[in-house]
Amino acid sequence: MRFDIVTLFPGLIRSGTSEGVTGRAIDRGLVDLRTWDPRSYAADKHRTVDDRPYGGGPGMVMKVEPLRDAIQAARKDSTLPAKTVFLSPQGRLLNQRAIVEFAKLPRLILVAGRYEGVDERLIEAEIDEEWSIGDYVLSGGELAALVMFDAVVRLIPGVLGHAESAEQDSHMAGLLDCPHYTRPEQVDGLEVPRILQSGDHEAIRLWRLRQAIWRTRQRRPDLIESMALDAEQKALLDELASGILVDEVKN
Ligand code: 4FD
Repeated sequence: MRFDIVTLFPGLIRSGTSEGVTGRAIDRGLVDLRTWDPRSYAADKHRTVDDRPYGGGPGMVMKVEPLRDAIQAARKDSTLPAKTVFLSPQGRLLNQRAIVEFAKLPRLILVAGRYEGVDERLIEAEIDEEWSIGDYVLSGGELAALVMFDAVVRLIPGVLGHAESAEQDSHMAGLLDCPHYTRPEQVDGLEVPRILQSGDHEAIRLWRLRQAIWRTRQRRPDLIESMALDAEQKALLDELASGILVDEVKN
């Protein structure tokens, strides 16, 4: 999959992608990442990319022309059809379902803005979709672009190793994860749940699913409401209502 990121801070994108899972994916050629700096497309001698807002007020706005030319140069650099995405707090809220759809595309152009925002005419002319990584404001779109890049790249076939595997068991999809433990068996007086040491794989599977469902109910009831639960998940959720307390799950 090919990514183009349009940014005034290409170094931030490089440093945010060159290590770990994403760095390995790039090194192995599973992902092609290029950055495009609007400042390189600024025509004046000061290479101006921002200007004062019409109507007055504080802060600066990114100008159309350098950003437009950077996006168009990126688009023309490959014949792969691209979706062009702008990251901003005004966008649709990103979730794993959207990430899965992005991962099916051959190419994404991500546009990271700085200052108070970009001239709306740039968005109308060049942007296909506007997305947000969450309801908070960042100093620039780069961190949002990195979040989206990371989340998409780990779904590309071959990127994750067997042990890491992108899709947990499908029966856990859409739920919060279950708790994890590793050695030692006891630390600071705290033990590993006995079931995980039992070797009973079916009992362990059921325990993990129950943990995932109960935690999701407790911490993110909104996720449960909007989920289509299968019969097994429904049964485990009903255990909660019925007051059966499996002691490891009470917290
Ligand atoms: N929540 C997000 C994205 C970008 C950003 C910017 C308009 C500010 C948060 C356009 C205003 C871009 C997000 C840069 N902050 N800051 O996804």
